[in-house]
Amino acid sequence: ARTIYLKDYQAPDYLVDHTDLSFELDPHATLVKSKLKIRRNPAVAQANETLPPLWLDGADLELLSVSINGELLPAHRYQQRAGGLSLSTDAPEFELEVHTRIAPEANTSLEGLYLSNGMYCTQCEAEGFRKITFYPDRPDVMSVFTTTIVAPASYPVLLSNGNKVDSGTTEDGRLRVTWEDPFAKPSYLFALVAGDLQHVEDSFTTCSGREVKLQLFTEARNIGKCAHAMTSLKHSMRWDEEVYGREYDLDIFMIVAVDHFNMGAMENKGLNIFNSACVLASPETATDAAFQRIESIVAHEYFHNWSGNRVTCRDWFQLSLKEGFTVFRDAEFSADMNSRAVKRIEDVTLLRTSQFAEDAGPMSHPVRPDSYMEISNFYTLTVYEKGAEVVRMIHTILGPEAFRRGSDLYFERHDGCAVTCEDFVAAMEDANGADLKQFRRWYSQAGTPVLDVEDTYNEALGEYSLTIRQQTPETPGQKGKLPLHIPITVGLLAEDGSPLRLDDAAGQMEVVLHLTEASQNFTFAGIASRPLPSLLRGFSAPVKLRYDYSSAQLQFLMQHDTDPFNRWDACQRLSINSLQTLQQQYRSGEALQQPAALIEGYAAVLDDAALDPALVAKMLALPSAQEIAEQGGEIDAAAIIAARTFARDAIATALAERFLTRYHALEQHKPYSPTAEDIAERSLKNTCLFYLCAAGSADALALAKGQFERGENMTDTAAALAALVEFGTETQAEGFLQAFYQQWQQDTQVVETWFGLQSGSAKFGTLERVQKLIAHPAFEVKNPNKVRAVIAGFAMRNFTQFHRADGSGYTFLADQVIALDKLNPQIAARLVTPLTRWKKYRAQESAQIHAALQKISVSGELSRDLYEVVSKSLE
Ligand code: HT7
Ligand code: ZN
Repeated sequence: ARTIYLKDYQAPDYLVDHTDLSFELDPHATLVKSKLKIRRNPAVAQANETLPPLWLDGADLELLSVSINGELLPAHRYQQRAGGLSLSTDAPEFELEVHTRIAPEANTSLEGLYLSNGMYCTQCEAEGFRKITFYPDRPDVMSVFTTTIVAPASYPVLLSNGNKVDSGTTEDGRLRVTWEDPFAKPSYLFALVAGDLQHVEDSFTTCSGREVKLQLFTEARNIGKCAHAMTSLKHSMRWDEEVYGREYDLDIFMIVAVDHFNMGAMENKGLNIFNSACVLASPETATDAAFQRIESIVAHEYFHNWSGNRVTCRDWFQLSLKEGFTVFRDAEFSADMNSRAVKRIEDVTLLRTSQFAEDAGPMSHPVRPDSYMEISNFYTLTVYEKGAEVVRMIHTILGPEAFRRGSDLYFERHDGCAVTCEDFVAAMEDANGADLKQFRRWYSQAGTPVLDVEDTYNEALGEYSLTIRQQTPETPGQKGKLPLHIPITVGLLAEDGSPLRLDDAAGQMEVVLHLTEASQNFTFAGIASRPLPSLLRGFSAPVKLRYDYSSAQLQFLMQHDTDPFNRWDACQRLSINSLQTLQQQYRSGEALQQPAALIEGYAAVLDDAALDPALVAKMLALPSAQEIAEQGGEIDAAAIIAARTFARDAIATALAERFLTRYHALEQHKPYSPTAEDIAERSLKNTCLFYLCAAGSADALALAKGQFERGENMTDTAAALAALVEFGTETQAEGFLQAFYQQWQQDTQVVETWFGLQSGSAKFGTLERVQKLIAHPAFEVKNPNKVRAVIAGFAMRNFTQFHRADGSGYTFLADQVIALDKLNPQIAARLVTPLTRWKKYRAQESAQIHAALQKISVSGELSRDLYEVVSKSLE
């Protein structure tokens, strides 16, 4: 497969001023007619030049005809090649008409135009539009689109971008609708939907007083699950006006829920398409986590209207320009709507668990990659989450007001343009006279920096000093890393736990240190006694920070730090230290010892009535096996599992009384509501229930059974079922699972939850069971949500069973990936991730995982998506 390099970027030879599309929908033979107003790009044209050929991307298309200015083009004027169409032209400006035929029914890749439960829908980002018609399918070609859809009367809802400008019936009785989108956009933002859909409607008055119609479309059976997404949309619209001064620009904003979707959602102009699981919710069917995910994804896609659509990317290497910025925007929105600390903890957990692993693996790449084979493989945690951290660091370095000045300038300067990450940073600098020269390295340098911190205290001078060293490990293709500009937010605690005033920062309680050198010293004056440092508050930079805290110091921070994120982080460090000690004991064959410091720390957290219950729940959650594995050194799956299970059971037994008291105190006797306070209470209550059941008493299982049978809301029901599956007998667990399925088998989203509960269970989700689930009538290999629930649930969220000693988990995954690649390459390439980290494991597992990868590699012709991941992993 060909590698594409950022350094080879060239501006387009031709521009498309207007795109007029017409679709005659048919599952096997949809006719697509495209009329393009094309002109030579003046930015690259030379005087008296010979016109270069026009290149149009195209994939899986049946070409019917090509005409220029109304005349059929003779065959010698164009050539169909792998990947597109090249045609010669004798004028710098002309109208091109191309007719093609496509088969949506046969499209299982879910890119381009496809069918989901009989509904037509599109997914064009990044390069799906070329599966619809021949086109310069690149984001720097922006065009005004008009779209006419013709379909049988059984598809009464026909949608596309922009405003509906015409509708009627054809002579043969089919429906016809025309949409016009006044905003020039790249082809990746094009969308079409056709189906027998219902909708809910609302409206929003913008800050300048314009009325916007809001519509959410879904199949009739789901119409009762739209309210939360609609509320989230209105909150997002208001927030973007208040926080960024961004007003919505069309008169209508539509969302459509689709069951078959490769990712969470897509921000097509005026017509967002959502994975049903990321938009539909009711208290009976969706968990708190789902409610919160919906709120954040609705916001994310809406925010793209400015950060992505009005200002878009010049090329796909700039993907983080829109994704990193928009993730930062949606994270701040969620923080404002809910608990800021909890949102930050969740994001940092994802980053540390999965993005750090990506950054240390064979697919490691910078936030702005410099090469790719298949762009779909670069919709990664690095581009999204680390990209958001990079934007957050700019926010921290400049401060909120200066950041807003920078974003205002960015939107104003580049409205209607396709730009680069460099343009974003330049706007931040120019609006504030700031210097982010060194900071730019965050965009080009891959790998997670490691900071080593040491401190000294000089009692005679009253000075406290921190020495901070940074180094970034080598990553594939990148040696000799340069020092980065790293903002490190720091506070100091006095012996009594009170925060110290820091002289340097005009009496502030915390300060941002700017680490720019490989090693740097920072001194605080006027410190009366040796303080305890609270470092990297709020996770002010995406780094690994090492400082040799004792258990007592960590417990002290857990109780006294004024930064709630760092209170949690201290607890994490204490847990990790205890789990590492237990792993060592396991490996050396010793009896495992009670993790006394951890139990003591957890007891204090449970006893602290003033702490937000959501924060308590986060503090009491042991780091996942995956997170423990990411701590460095060779991964020993058996030792991790043994240590974690032992710690969990020891905590459960030692603190059983406290868990029980807290469980009862948190029982809610009110109707379900997804507010931050209620979610917080449920999360702690269900954490208590989980530990109570882990301790194994019949009373605890009876509590879980009661909670399950009351079925007050899906959060409590699913939590109780998870505890029963994990800790009940096999027969009991089977009975509860069956009862649950009987009740919910008609509900797609709940069935996905049901699959996930089993495949992710350390006890129940064995390979044999997962194989049975794949044969279950509700499983659908062509539906990514089902694949994610069952296969990814097992391979990515069931460390215990996936890493079982005989290596059968790895072979199973390899076989699934091989089969899926024939249907949906994007999903296959994502699913293979757990096999890419083989070098990090102990010799035996490493060899088994490597063999599974090899099996895929020699299985036949792989898609470009899967080939890129597998070949880079085997290097
Ligand atoms: N911008 C959207 C990306 C997306 C996507 C990319 C590749 C394949 C399928 C896809 N569906 C959506 C989603 C977002 O970040 O908002
Ligand atoms: Zn996005």
